[in-house]
Amino acid sequence: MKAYITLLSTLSYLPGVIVLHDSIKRTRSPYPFWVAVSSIISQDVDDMLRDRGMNVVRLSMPIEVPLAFKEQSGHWGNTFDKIHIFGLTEFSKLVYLDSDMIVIKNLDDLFEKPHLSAVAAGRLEHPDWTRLNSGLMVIKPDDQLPKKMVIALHIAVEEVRALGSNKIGDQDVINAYYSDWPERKDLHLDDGYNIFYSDLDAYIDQHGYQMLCNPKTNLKDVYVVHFIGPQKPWMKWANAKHLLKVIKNNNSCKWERKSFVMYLSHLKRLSL
Ligand SMILES: [Mn+2]
Repeated sequence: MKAYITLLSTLSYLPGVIVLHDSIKRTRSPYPFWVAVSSIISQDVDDMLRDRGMNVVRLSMPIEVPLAFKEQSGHWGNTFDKIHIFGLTEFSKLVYLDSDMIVIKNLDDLFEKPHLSAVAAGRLEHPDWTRLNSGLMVIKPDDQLPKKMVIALHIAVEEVRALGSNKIGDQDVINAYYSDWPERKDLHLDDGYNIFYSDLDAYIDQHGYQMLCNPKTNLKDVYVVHFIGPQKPWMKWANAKHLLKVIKNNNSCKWERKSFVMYLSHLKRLSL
């Protein structure tokens, strides 16, 4: 079975899961939408997800992370369960999306792409950002993969420590395991599949991208907007904080603001 999948590892991201599911449904995709739920989340959440038309797969026990890292990893500290998704062999192919993403345009073509197709997100603005962003990935599950990737966790920990940091996330583990990814051009998806909302203005004004509301054939499409950072649009005061940021930037982030407002209108329509 081929399916879209996201991860719910902390209850505070539930509104994001609901908006993501709704946004994919609106692209009229025939593929089902699954939520991989971390073992720490209570069972009654499953019924709520099913009532909203989502399918649920429960993940096994969380992956052990060195305590010193876990305590200091902030909003990245809960994301190691993503590694389990690589082992879900009940699926033949998965298109994984983070629950802080919104889909603008149909992504079904991604099911034809090879394992670990992804975007070096932000690359057009930061040419030295060559690593895979784990927010959107094409995955061909293999039951041996999580075990092998856990070994890479230790490599990732060493790499992060060498850089003098204590912040480690699933993305470091995936990049440590697939260390040749930056050279694997065949796995690099178009940048439109994972655009940080904070990069939208640069991508649209300088790098030839467009949002669907303004279709022009010579421009590339924004498929997925990624709301990175600790402040998510569904969180308390998010709108006020975002407005402040826009004012500080002298209104130079028109598309960023538009995407944020669009997200808020989805939350409202879905009564979240
Ligand atoms: Mn994310």
